[in-house]
Amino acid sequence: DDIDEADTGVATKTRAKTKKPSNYKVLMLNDDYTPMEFVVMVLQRFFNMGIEDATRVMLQVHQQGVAVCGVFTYEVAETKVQQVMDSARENQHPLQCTLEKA
Ligand code: TYC
Repeated sequence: DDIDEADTGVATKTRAKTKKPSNYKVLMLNDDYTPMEFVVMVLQRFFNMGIEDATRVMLQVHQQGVAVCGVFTYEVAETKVQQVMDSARENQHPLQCTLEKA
């Protein structure tokens, strides 16, 4: 990282242009048919929430239409969305989950 410039003899600090990975919000969307208990179970299972946080987030989705389940790197966010969508499809619920740049 330290570069001692031959020209001036002054040591200047540079930094490699590594970019921090962007964060992505995982959003849960409301619908009229998915049982509340299923959404709570999904939030506990895939977002490591306790029953209280899971219930709070589920009710926020139910009342406001959408809520943030968590913020992750792109790869982790994509995996969570896929896990939720797979679980919803397996159980024949229309639950939708998506990601959005934070
Ligand atoms: N609105 C659903 C119901 O009344 C419950 C629900 C909550 C569905 C959150 C989806 O992401 C959701 N059964």
